This record gives sequence, structure tokens and C-alpha cells, in this order.
Amino acid sequence: MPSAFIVASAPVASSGPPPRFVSSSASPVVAGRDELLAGLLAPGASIAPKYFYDTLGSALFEAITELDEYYPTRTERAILAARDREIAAAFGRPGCTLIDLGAGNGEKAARLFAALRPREYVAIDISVEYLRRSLEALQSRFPHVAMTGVGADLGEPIELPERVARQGRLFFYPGSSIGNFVPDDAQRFLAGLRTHLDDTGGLLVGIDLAKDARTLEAAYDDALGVTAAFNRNVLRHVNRIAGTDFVLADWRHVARFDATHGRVEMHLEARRPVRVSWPGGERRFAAGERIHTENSYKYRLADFAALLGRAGFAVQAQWLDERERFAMLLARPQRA
Ligand code: AVI
Repeated sequence: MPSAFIVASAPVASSGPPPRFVSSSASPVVAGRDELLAGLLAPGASIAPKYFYDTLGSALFEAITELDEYYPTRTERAILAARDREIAAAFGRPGCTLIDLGAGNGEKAARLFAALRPREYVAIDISVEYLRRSLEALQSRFPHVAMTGVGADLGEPIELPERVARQGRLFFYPGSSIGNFVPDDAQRFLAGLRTHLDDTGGLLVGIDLAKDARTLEAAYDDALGVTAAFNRNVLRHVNRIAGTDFVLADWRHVARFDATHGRVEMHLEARRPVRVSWPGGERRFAAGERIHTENSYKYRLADFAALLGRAGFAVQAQWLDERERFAMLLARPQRA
């Protein structure tokens, strides 16, 4: 179910009320038990990366973004801070509807508010409770922006509430999260966004660029062990959803750059022979056997522009940091 809950609030005249909760239900990933067990039983076991983001996982991800080794967030933040006016001018529609995909705490989007001057902010995230809290805090800081929260799994087709204006929509997909899709799925996802846009719309997307393996592996295996905790925390979440009995200490965090695919892969590796059981089933893992938990693709600009083209977008403008580690691209719908 793409939209598990909607939080909405109308713009208000003063710094007052918290968002009005129109409706609520459980996390969109609660329905994921069958998917998870199928992934665990497959010959090459896997857990989809969306399961990282329970409340603790979202907080751990936020901690990752503060790490010395994890350059994408601060690099992107610096690009947005330096270029926000240029981005707003290039998009050219004050009073737009800013639609934040994987909004998290909404901070990145909020930094664009001054330049973009959105009339409405739609925040979409899989981590429902985290989003709810984030939106309450944001609404009190920006009482004049109408805010809507949508709890959704971005792996499913996006549904926007009907009242969201069609003109002047700007999808904001920062953080290189597009890199967590394999390229065919990324293309499908972008083509799906395209269907929500008319000629006045756009997409502002952050891309982590291809670079040396050492930098990449350090970014995904930091000295403090925060990324390792983030990776292992997925097992706690799976235990809750699927009734499995993973013991976290049995699993080692592994992050490797795969040059053939141009991606960093994260895995959990069994430290010893492990038996994992759940109501109605079990799987045995040999020592050294792995569960694949994430891909993070690193793109060359030309390759990503080509992918956007296949999804019905054309790059209008791009902004890179000095070391060309990261890029923000503004893409516009191409006429069919
Ligand atoms: C959310 N996503 C873009 C992050 C990434 O870099 O692929 C998730 C992450 N995984 C480990 N560190 C950060």
C-alpha cells in the first residue's frame, strides 16, 4: 500500500499549532513479512535496504551523515547552500510545491525554503513515526508553508494526495538515494515521477559520483562503527517484523566497492555457523555466508543523464562541488 498515512496541516498565520493528523496507521513495511522471508530463503540471501529505517535506523543514518568518512551529505549540503538561489532561479517558480522523497528530518528541504519559497511542502518517507515528529517540528518553524506527510515505500508507485496542486511540482530527491536502486529500477522510479509532472514541473536530484575505492569503502565502513551498527540494526527490525531470532553478535558488517557494477555493496556476514528460525521456518548459514543488505551506485554524470533521458527527463542544469565528488541535477520533463 503506497500511502500508509497522511499528516496534513494548512498554512497558519502565526507560529502556532502543530500539524493536524488527518489519519494514521501502521508502518508501510509491516506488510513486508513475506517479502523478507523470501529474501532470507533465497540462495543468495538478501534484505531490502528499506528495512534499515525503523526509528533507531533513521537515527543511526542521521549519525552516519555526521561522520568524517561519509562525505556525501556534507558535500551535498555545501552545494545546496552555495547554489540555492541559482537552483531556484533555474526552476523559476516561486510558490512551487516541493515534494521531498525520503524526507527524513526534512532539514535538507528546509534549507531550500528561503530560496525556493514553496507554497506547499509534501514530505514522503517510509519511517512513519520519524516523519511525523519531523513534520511537527518543521511546521512550527515554517507556519506559512502548507505541509503534508505521506508514509510510503518509495519502491512502490507514488501516490500524491489529490489536493496537491499539479502545476509547479518540484520533486526533491537528495542524498544520492537514487543510488540505492539498481539502474533499471532507478529508471522505472524516475519514469514514475515523470507521470506526476506537467511542463511546469521538475526534479532536483543528488548523485554520488564515481570515485576511488578507498574513499568509498571508508564512507561505508567508518572507524566509529556507526555504519556497522546501522547495518546490524536491520536484523532487530527484521526480528520484529518477521518473528526471526537473529542474534546481532553473530553478524559482521562488510562494505566493499564492486568496480564491475560501479557500486558499494553492504553485507552481513555470519561469524560462525548460524541457525535463524521464525514461526514456520528456518535457515542455516555457514560461517562466512552473507546477507546482502544494500547497493549504493556511484554514477558518471553522462551515464546518469542518459538514465534520466530514458525515464523522460532532460538535464537542465547541474552543480558539482570543487572536488567533483557529488552533483545536484535539475531535470525537466521531456515532451513525449
Ligand atoms: C540513503 N543512502 C543514500 C545511503 C547511501 O549512501 O547509500 C545509505 C547508507 N548506507 C550506508 N551508509 C549510508
